[in-house]
Amino acid sequence: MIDLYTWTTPNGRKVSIMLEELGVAYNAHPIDISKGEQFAPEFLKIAPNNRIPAIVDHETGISMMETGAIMLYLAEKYERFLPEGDEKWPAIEWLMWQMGGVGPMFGQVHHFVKYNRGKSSYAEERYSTEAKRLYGVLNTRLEGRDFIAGAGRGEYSIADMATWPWVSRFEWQEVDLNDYPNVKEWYLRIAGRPAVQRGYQVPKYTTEVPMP
Ligand SMILES: N[C@@H](CCC(=O)N[C@@H](CS)C(=O)NCC(=O)O)C(=O)O
Repeated sequence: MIDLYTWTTPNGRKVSIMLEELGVAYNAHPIDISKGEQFAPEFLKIAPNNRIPAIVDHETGISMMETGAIMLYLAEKYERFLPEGDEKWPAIEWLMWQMGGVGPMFGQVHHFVKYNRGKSSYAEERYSTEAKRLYGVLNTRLEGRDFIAGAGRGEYSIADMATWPWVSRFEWQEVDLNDYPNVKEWYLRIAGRPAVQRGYQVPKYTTEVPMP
């Protein structure tokens, strides 16, 4: 059994979507970051960076923070969603692109554009421009492909599962997915998966999966 400590955010949903896709038994424990629950001493023992999500895998005794590490751990443990052979490293490369680029930059757009509009036009412009550049990079990567990594037209992998929940906040980012047609098709392809629909609502329902 896996314990997942999480909240209704893109980083949290990456892991709940993956656990739903794997079909493994897990318990979701809400850590309401709007109430500061991520700073509770008990949570700190599992997640020393005070951020969700984190997991405890009682089968192996491993506890882990950081979604990139968690997704690689689960992919290796269950031997799924990480392409093999020559395709493995490009999948990890795009996972790291999400971790180092999409997550931090889109997160800044949410902070400045969605929640603090008018406080810093410089930051709004800087992070919105960078987010749109990243959308352009993803759109180019998806030209002729169904998924971010994998041979041929690609295969659904942790690179997609890591990136999709951030793109699902396109309205917060004031991004029109019609400007990125390959991203839009990819987004809809993944949004239709039952495991994604379920994982999106962990640890509780907020809204339906946004549809462009
Ligand atoms: N790099 C971390 C980022 C985790 C992260 O930023 N989580 C946010 C929610 S999406 C959080 O816990 N924020 C709480 C806070 O800022 O205090 C990961 O991928 O797990």
